[in-house]
Amino acid sequence: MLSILRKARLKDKEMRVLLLGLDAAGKTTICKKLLGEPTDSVSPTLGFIIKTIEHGGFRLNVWDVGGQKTLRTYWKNYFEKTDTLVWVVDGTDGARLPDCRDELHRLLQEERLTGASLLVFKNKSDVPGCLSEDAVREALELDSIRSHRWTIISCSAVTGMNLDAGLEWVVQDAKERLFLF
Ligand SMILES: Nc1nc2c(ncn2[C@@H]2O[C@H](COP(=O)(O)OP(=O)(O)OP(=O)(O)O)[C@@H](O)[C@H]2O)c(=O)[nH]1
Ligand SMILES: [Mg+2]
Repeated sequence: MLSILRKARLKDKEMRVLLLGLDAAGKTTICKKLLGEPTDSVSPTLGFIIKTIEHGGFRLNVWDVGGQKTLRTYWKNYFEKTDTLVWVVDGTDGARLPDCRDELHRLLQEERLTGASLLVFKNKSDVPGCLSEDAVREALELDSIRSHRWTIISCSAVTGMNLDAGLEWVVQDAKERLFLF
């Protein structure tokens, strides 16, 4: 039933995208850059922000939720009806990759996220010494994921690098799912 509703919504070219990740990964900065807003004065998100981004004829309703540890218990309030989970990783924060991996894999076990696809954004790629895509892919154990369609893309919220490529994957993946299920 849920999948029928999801499909109906995709046919209307309307999608719900959930943007999650540890605090300071760059979720809000990514949103702002995509909307052409200034990115130099972003502060930590304490609740959530919803932004609508148009791409490829789709309306993406993006839920940007704060990632501080104390706020993560509220993530579950946003799972319902999610078409795509965008998991943002700070590519300069090697120390927290184990934490990042555990939080991601916990999410993937959530029943209400079944059927959602996963885009991993390795953010802050503009910073010299940023981890490689392969290093993040390995540390997050992405290759073990069988439950969700997924990909990883390196990006920078500051320069805007590959943000559109990410949206393009989200939309293409949604179109493919329309035919698959
Ligand atoms: N160099 C660089 N800095 C970035 C990039 N993206 C975000 N930042 C910086 O990282 C910090 C955190 O960014 P936010 O967008 O607030 O992170 P967030 O994931 O929304 O954090 P929470 O709301 O606390 O969950 C800010 O100082 C940003 O300027 C990036 O691509 N490159
Ligand atoms: Mg934020």
